[in-house]
Amino acid sequence: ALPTPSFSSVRSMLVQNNGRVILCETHDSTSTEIIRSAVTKSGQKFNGIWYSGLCHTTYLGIPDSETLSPFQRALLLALDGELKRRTSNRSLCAAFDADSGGDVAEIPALVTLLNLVGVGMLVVEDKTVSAPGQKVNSLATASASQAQADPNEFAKVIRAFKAVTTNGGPMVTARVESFCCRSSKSDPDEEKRSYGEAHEDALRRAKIYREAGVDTIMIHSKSKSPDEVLRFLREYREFNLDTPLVVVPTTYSKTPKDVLYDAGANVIIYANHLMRAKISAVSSISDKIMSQDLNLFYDDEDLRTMIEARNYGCLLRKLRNRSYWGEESKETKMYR
Ligand code: SPV
Ligand code: MG
Repeated sequence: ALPTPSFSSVRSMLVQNNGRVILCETHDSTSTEIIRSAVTKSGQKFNGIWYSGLCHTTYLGIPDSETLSPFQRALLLALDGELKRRTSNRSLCAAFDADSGGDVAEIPALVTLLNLVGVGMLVVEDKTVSAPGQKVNSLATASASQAQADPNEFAKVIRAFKAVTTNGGPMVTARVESFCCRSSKSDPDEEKRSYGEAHEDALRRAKIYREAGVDTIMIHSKSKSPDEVLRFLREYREFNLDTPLVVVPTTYSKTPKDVLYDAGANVIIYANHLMRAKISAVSSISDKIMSQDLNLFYDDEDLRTMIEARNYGCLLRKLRNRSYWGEESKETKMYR
């Protein structure tokens, strides 16, 4: 049976949090529940999760190239038992990476599944994918391989999504890829011109997508500097105060979130950090085992907790209390 929705809407999260929402990538139930229970000492919490295409496909062991359509990935999520396992009542919202949107004929089924899961935002990027398996990740260094869609054709995709989403359903986000698809030039003058063109193109597209009825706009970038994103946010805000704006500080992750919010961002997505943490932690531990560096896990309290925990929520709470905060936080005490 399909699970009942487990998430709050992104709309209500935006209202509750004065238009400032922060999401973190998840790729399995443990990550989702760690995000749910993550509270900093200052009391700050994630508002929700990002179902990243890159991390979902990495988890499945396939490339991030739309070999599986967005509909097929949503189906895997809907059938995944993780959605039923909650360690606390703290609400999260969820955003789904719908890649290029997939086959237009599958859009009604995709939206139906996302509704069932409780996803509050779906993000569609304005790239064309000539055949399954041909999508290129936005952060790939070879920009030439990234084909940006004709904006008016993409507006039709947005309308197809909007035609099947209701007010209570997921917000539709158009992801503007002008900066990612721009090829880098060796000549500095040409480089400047190319940047200027991408900036104008991004603003023009954002207006077209807004007119097509999109709920929110994501501006993506693979620059190490936040400058092009910040300039876009400020200039877009000059003519439109209402559209929530979404950013993904992966390459420019040294930028503090308040700098992005102050420039006009509303939703900040940390899109791949838990999968990257897992890869480095697992590599390091497995290397240590093989090199017989055996001062690992000398203290077996984590192991005892795993074995003796009566349920999944109890396990995560115990691990969190012990490993991360030293002392138990008020929040976890409440759910004990
Ligand atoms: C993802 O997380 O799959 C994204 C963001 O689409 S990026 O990888 O930066 O393209
Ligand atoms: Mg993606």
